[in-house]
Amino acid sequence: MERTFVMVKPDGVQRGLVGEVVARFERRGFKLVALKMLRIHRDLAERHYAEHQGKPFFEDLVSYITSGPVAAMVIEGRNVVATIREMMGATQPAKALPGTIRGTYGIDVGRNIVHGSDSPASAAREIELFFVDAELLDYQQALEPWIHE
Ligand code: IDP
Ligand code: MG
Repeated sequence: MERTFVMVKPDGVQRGLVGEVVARFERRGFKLVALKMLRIHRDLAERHYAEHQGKPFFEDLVSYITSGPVAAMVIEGRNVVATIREMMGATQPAKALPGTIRGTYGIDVGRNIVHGSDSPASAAREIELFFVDAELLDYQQALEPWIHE
């Protein structure tokens, strides 16, 4: 089963949107396999966003993501990486479809509430950056047969 890394960013935490974001993924039928809050420090931010090093917005991005606590999670389900990207909406909230998380709660690209891995390979890399194996819980989702046929 596929896994993805999701994070409610500092603006989402401060705005009280953690429950809202998690609830959307739970209601969709996805399984939470890890969930914790942490304060990201600069070295982790630079590693997480390594692909953006050197871009004009990189410094702003690092100060944004390190500006307060985040809620980090690992979510599992069929095609979960792509589905969660769709549920998040476009990177620029102004272009995100209404009904998506960013299209419901966001306006500026530098305050776009949520992160989700963009591919299964990114997911594996990001999960390893944020979690140790013992934090990834292996359990049976009781409703699983009612969610997957
Ligand atoms: P994603 O979060 O939708 O995957 P990426 O292109 O990977 O988007 O960018 C990572 C994060 O960097 C975005 O979510 C956003 O917070 C920030 N970002 C991206 N592009 C810009 C920009 O042009 N200006 C300011 N911040 C940006
Ligand atoms: Mg990205």
